[in-house]
Amino acid sequence: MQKNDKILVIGSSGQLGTELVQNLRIVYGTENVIASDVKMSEQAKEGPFEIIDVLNAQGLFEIVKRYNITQIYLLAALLSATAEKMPKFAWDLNMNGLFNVLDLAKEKIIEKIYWPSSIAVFGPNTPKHNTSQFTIMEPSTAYGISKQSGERWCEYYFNKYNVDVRSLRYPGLIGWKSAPGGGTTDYAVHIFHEALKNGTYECFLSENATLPMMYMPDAIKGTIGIMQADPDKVKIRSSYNLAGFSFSPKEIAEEIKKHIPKFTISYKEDSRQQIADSWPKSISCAEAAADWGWKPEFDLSGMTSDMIENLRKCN
Ligand code: AKB
Repeated sequence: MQKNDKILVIGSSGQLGTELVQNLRIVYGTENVIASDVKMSEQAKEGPFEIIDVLNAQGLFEIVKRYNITQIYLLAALLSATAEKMPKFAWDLNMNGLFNVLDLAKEKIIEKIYWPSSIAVFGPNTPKHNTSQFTIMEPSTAYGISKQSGERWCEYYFNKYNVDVRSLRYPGLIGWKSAPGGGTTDYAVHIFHEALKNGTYECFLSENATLPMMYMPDAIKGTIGIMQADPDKVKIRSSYNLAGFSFSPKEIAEEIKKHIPKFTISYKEDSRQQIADSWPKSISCAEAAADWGWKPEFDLSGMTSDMIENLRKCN
């Protein structure tokens, strides 16, 4: 960490942003981490906050200059389920937002970028188990197409303009501090809230829809970890596979029952099932482990205990 790091988190009020800002502030100091989103947020009470629309390049430039920003974490995006409802807006936001930030680094106005990719870069023709970093991709969702294209542009800006951009392909993220929005993996957070509140949950994916997932503390560790890694160790400049653990709705329901024995689950698939069907069931993160030392801490059982313990304390 350098003394003069000034960080801007764009899309900070979302599921990942909420927790990332808190953790970045512990590492870099509250005044050095500027949270921002398109709307005013409760985060404004906790430290510096700005309203930013990442599609407004001039507005973004002005904030970057005002705070002497050195690093941007660009989290603003439409996720898989919402992007299917408005594919062209998803393309606009997910791609042009990225270009606006990449161009700031190309012009040497900022030094470093974090941009999240996703397991959505993989598609129906991708091998489903222990999916490799380098394999058939061919995403079939609007979100996946935008993330795969974004990866290509990140690598292009690194090769062509020496832009220090770093990225991870997140699986579904599960946390108790913040709510997910618009994703296919969101059920894995909702299920805990409903289990504790009502003792039952109707799942929009089928009982055997296994997907790669990760507990939020691991996601935060990986995100800050790749950003702090020595540049020579970050050999992949498109995006790294990042694995935690995998489970199906049926398996997580069984795990929750160990803590809430009366919990019941029912299934009513909707259009998100088709998205889930197109994604891998498990991911290999061999390159992230070898290059910059990635190692997750939580498994299904550890995550479930921790989620339930913390959510019980909140209620
Ligand atoms: C989603 O479900 O869209 C996201 C993701 C896997 O990127 N959580």
